[in-house]
Amino acid sequence: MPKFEKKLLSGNEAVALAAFHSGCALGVGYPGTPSTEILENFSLLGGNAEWAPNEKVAAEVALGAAFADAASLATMKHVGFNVAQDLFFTASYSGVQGAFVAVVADDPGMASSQNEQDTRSLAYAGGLPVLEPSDSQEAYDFTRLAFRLSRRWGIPFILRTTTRIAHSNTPVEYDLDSLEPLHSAKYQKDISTHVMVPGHAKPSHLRLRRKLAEILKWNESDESPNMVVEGKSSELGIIASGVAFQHAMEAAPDAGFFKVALSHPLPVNKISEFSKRYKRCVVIEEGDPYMTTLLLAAGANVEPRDEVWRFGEFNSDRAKAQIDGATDYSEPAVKSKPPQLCKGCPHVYSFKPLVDLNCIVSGDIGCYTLAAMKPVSGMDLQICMGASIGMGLGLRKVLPESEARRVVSVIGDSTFMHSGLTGLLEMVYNPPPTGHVVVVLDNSTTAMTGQQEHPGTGRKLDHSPAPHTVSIADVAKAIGVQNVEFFNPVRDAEKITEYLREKLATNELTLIILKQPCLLAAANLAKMKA
Ligand SMILES: Cc1ncc(C[n+]2csc(CCOP(=O)(O)OP(=O)(O)O)c2C)c(N)n1
Ligand code: SF4
Repeated sequence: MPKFEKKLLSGNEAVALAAFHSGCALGVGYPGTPSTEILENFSLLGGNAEWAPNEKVAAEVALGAAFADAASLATMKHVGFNVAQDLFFTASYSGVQGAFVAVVADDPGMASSQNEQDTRSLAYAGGLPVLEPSDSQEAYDFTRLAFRLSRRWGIPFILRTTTRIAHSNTPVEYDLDSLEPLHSAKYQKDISTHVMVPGHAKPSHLRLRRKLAEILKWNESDESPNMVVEGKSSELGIIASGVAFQHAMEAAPDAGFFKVALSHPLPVNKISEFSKRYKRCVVIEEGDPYMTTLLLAAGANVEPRDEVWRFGEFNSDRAKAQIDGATDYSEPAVKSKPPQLCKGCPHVYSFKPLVDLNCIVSGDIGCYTLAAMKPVSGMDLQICMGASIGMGLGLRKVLPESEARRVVSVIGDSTFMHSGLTGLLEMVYNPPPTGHVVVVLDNSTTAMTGQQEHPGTGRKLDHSPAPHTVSIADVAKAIGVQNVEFFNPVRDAEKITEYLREKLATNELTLIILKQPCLLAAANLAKMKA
């Protein structure tokens, strides 16, 4: 008799539980809304979980574990997937001996991101299979399935979630008798699949395409987790995946549905057959017209999608509007207060000297990005994590001297660990004629995503002591930055202004660390110590 247990879980909690139940030996990631809670929950369940310095390193560590026959998990948000692409595009060639599941959380509507890209389009380009859950039950079931399929075909699997799936609580039922133990890891040397030189990569690429063809055959078969619900009439068929399926069901409950679970490789033949049974078929999907484009190319009876549906999160009103053929949909205005830095946040103090000195601030991503807005108005540029140093150097190299001397790069401590180091290397390797000034806002945490640890905090994911605390100052000195100085942004305003004024007038390379803990992290830490 199966032993079932039922819980109300968010999608992120369900993924963590499923990974734990799949015998996952190692979970590695870098924080990023809406994916962050997966590893935190995996750790609370007793799983072996780590924050890596960035998503590429996380994926590398997880891939290494999967090369040793273990089951491993990597977690990240959609833009983190970009950072890790170099690994993923070739890990699909090499394949894995064990199982490797990467959970990539998309943020349609950009609730907490700088863009709204669609992981399915990238996974398609990289030859990586994608499963798309539509609620927490499927987040659990598809994570377990992803581990099984990854081991069966020896290929990394992507679980694409979106904000509503990651953060909404829905019931999850699971069979306690189906839990898998940890596989004992072992390494078997095989350079033809593990060393991707051209001579090995060419046959590996062929092997990848064969695997994808086999997975497609499986996805076209009745074994696949795709679901068909016949409509009350043959008027309207809907093809949908992920949370868009739930919205479409609410918008048109009488329609026929093809619910796609494994969206790459897409079962175009099966969907085409389904589409022929309906007078008209609409594809409801959050993000890119990924399925729409593939289905239209295959000659399926589906309607082209208007560009308006590319933007923002779906809901049942939007799904209804798309089904009704609208092309000018705009969300009803919701009155909300724009996000602001906490009262007393050290970042507010950090920007004052930069504003007073009329600096051109090449900024980065973190809580401090809010300082670009009023009332602080202290940042001029922000594109992606780690870009502040490189962009500042670019400005310095082309602007007339009087303007170049105003340029300062500002970066948070977690972002520095993530991808600031390479910018600093560029600074010492190719310094601008006027030198440069980098300011690190060290609040001893990754505040933006909920106070996670990083290599510079001295604590690991579960907040236990780390074996080593990386010092940004020591790193900067070791690679050749001439001036490295610490200040407290709250107490040392005048000293900071004077020091900045002096260094902006020289042609030297300077790193200033403004160190003061984030108010919330300090409070949490005090609670943990109590
Ligand atoms: C590639 C990528 N990964 C993750 C994120 C999510 N994210 C945005 S800023 C940030 C780190 C913020 O920490 P820090 O630089 O220390 O600044 P703080 O928020 O503490 O002020 C993270 C994880 C992102 N935007 N891009
Ligand atoms: S969470 Fe911390 S870093 Fe972010 S605004 Fe609040 S005090 Fe500042």
